[in-house]
Amino acid sequence: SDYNSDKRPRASDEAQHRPAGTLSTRRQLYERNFPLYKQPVEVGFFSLDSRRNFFNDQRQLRYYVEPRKSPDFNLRDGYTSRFVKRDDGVKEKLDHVLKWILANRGKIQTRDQTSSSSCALGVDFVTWRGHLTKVLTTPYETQEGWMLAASKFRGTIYISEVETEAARANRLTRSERQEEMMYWGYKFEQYTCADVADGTPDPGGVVNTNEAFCTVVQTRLADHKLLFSGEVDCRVKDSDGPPAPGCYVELKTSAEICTPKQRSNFHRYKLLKWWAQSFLPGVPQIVAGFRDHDGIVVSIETFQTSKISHLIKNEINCWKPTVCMNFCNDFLSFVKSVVKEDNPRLVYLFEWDPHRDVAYTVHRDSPFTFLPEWYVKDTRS
Ligand code: 0WD
Ligand code: CA
Repeated sequence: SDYNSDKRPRASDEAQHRPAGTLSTRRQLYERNFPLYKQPVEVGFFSLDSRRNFFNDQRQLRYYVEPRKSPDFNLRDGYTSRFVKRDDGVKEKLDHVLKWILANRGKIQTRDQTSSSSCALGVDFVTWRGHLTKVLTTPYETQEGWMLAASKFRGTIYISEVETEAARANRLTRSERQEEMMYWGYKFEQYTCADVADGTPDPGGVVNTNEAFCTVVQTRLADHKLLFSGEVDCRVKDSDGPPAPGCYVELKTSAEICTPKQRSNFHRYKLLKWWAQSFLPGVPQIVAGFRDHDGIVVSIETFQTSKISHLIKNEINCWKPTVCMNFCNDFLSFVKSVVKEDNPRLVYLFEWDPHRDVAYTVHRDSPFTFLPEWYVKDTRS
C-alpha cells in the first residue's frame, strides 16, 4: 500500500531552502521518497438534495450494481427530456463543508487536548478534495492553471478555489456537443447505481446533478493535518466489506481505446487525474465505462487505485505519484509560510499558470473573501 502509518518525520519531509515569494512546479525538484500520507479516515458525510439543500446524513448515498457482461448503456438517453442540470454559475465555495463542520465539531479527531477543549479545530487545512487533486497534478499539467484562495481563521487555513478567467470563458462558450458529453458521466452513474442496497438501477428516472453524497475525511500529509470533503458516487453493497472510505467506488466514463496512441494518452493524462482524485480520500476502486463516439458503453473495466501507478510504469516520461505528493507537501508548506495573519476577511490568492511558478497576492476585505459571516460568528459553540 502507498499509505504510510509511520509517524516519525523523515529527512525528505523537511522543507527545502527556497527564496520566499514563489514556488517552482518543476518535476525534477519533487523526485524524492514518497512522503508520509496517512490512511484517510472518514469522520462524517453529508448529502445535497435535488435542490442543492444540505442534509447532515447519507440520504444520497447510492449502491453499486455490477453491470451485465455486455451492457447496452446509451449515455445519450434522456439528455433532452430527463435531465436537471446544476447551475454551475453559482459558486458555493466551501459553504457545504463549513455547514458540516458547524454541525459536527465533536467528530473531528484531535490528539491535542488544548485544541479539543478550545474553539480551534485542530487541523491545519480545510478544503475540497477536488482542489487538492488540482494541486497534486500541477507538476504534469500543461493546459489549465488554477487560483486558490486561502484564509486563516483560528489557526486553520481554509482553501477555496476561484474560477480563472480562462475557465470562466470555457464554461460560457461550451459547444452543444461538450454540454451533452458532460451529461454522459452522470447517465453512466444512473445505469450502475441503485438507491437502496438490494435495489436495481432505474435508467428511466431523471438525472439531477444537484444531488450529491460527500464524504468528509481526515488525514495527514507529512506535517500537514488535513480535513477535506469529496463527492462519492456510490459504495459496494456487501455490509461486511471494509468501512468507509474503503467501500466507496468512483465511477468514470472515457472514450474507448482503439490505438496505441490512445492507450498512451489514457495512461499519461486520464489515469493521473483518476489516481489523484481517488488516492486522496482513500477510495480503492474506480469503475470505468468506455464509450464510443455515439455514447454507447462498449466495455467496463475496474481499476484498483493502488495498482494504477504500476500500470503506467511502462510509459516513457510518465507521471509519478511521489512527484505529485511531494509537490503537494511543499505547496502546503509554502501556503503555511505565507498565510500568517489570522483573519477570515484576509485572502491570500495563490495563482498558477502552466510553465510558471506558483505566486500569490494579498487581498483585504475584497470580493475574494470566502469565509461567510455565519461561519466566523458561530463556530465557538
Ligand atoms: O465552487 C466550486 N468552485 C466547486 C465546488 C468546484 C468543485 C467542486 N465543488 C463542489 C460541489 O459542491 C460538488 O458537490 O464540490 C463537490 C464535489 O467536490 P469534489 O469531490 O472535491 O470535486 P471533484 O473531485 O472535482 O469532483 C468529484 C465529482 C465529479 O465527478 P467526476 O467523476 O467528473 O470527477 O463531483 C462532481 C462531478 O460529478 N463535480 C461537481 N459537482 C458540482 N459542482 C463540480 C461542481 N463544480 N465539480 C465536480
Ligand atoms: Ca465520477
